[in-house]
Amino acid sequence: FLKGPGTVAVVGCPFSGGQGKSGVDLGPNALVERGLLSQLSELGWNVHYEGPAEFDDIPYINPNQPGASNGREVLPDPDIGKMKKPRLVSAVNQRAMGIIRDHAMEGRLPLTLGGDHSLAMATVSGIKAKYPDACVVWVDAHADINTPATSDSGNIHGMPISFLLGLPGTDVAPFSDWIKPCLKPSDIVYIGLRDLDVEEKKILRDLGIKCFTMHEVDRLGVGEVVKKALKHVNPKGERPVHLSFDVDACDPSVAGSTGTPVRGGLTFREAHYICEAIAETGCLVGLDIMEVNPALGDDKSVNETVAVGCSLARAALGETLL
Ligand code: 6HN
Ligand code: MN
Ligand code: MN
Ligand code: MN
Repeated sequence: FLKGPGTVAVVGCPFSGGQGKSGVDLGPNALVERGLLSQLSELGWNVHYEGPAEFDDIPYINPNQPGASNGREVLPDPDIGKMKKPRLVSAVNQRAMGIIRDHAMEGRLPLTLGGDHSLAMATVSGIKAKYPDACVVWVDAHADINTPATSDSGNIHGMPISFLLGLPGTDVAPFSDWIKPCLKPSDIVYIGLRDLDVEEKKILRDLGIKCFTMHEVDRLGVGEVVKKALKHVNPKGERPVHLSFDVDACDPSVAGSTGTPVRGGLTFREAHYICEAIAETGCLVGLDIMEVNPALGDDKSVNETVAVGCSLARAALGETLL
C-alpha cells in the first residue's frame, strides 16, 4: 500500500447531525481556510480537493435549524429507538462512504475533515472496502461504541464503532441498507479514553477490545502506549492503518473548541507524537480529523483548536520536527 507522500484526497464533511451542537459543520472549512491544503503540499503530497462534500440536498435536515430547509422539501426524521436524526445521519454517511471509498480505490489517501464523529461509519467502511485487512487506531476521550440501545444521549456520534462491529441492535434500517459490519474487536485499538458510559465499559470488557486510557498514558508514557497499541493491531507492520482522531482526545487547554470536551486529556506533544509515530510506520491509508467546532469557545480557543487540527493532520502525514 501507500509509502511516503502520494496523493491525499481531502474530504470536507460539514455535518453536525450526529450530535446536538451546531458549528461542528464549520470545521472542515475552518481547517481548509487555515491553509491545510498548502501545508500538505509543502510536505510533498499531491493534494486533491473538490470542495466540501455536498449534503444540503439530503432531505432529512434538522427541522430545528433555522433556515436549514432552503425551500426544499423536508422529510420527517423521527427518532428510531433512542437514535436522533437516524435517517439524516445514515444518508450523509452513505454518501460520504462512497466518496471516501472511491478515493481509496483510486490510490489516494482519504483525509476526512469532520464534522462529528458519526462520520467514522463512512470513513472506516470506505477504507475497509479498499483494504479489507485494515486496522483502526481510534484516538478519543470517548469510545463511541454505544449501541442504539445502550446510548443515554441518542447522539449517533457516540455509536459508530458499534455499527462497524455489528453489535446487537445495530442491524436496523436505514443503516443496515449499506453498512456492512467490517471490524472485528481485535481490529481496533483505543488511545486517550477517559469518559466512558457504564454500558460502554461493559462492551469493551466483554469484547476484549484493547484500550489505552489516559491512565495508561500516565503510567507508561505515550511512546510506550503507541508502541503497544500498534503491536496489538499491527504486530508485523504489514496491515494498513486507519487513524481516526477526535480532537477531544486532546486536553481542553489544547483543543477546547469541541462539543464534548473532557479534562485530563492528551498534551499537545502527546497528541502529535501519536500521529508522528503512526506516520513512521508507513502503514497509514486513511485519516480522520473530527469534532473541530469553531462555533464553541473564545477566539483563542477556536484559533488553537483549528491550528491543532491542521498540525495533527500534518504530523500523521509525515511532518517531522527536524
Ligand atoms: N464523540 N458517550 C457519550 C454519548 O453521547 O454516547 C459521548 C459521545 C461523544 C462522541 O465525542 O465523538
Ligand atoms: Mn469521537
Ligand atoms: Mn470524543
Ligand atoms: Mn449509559
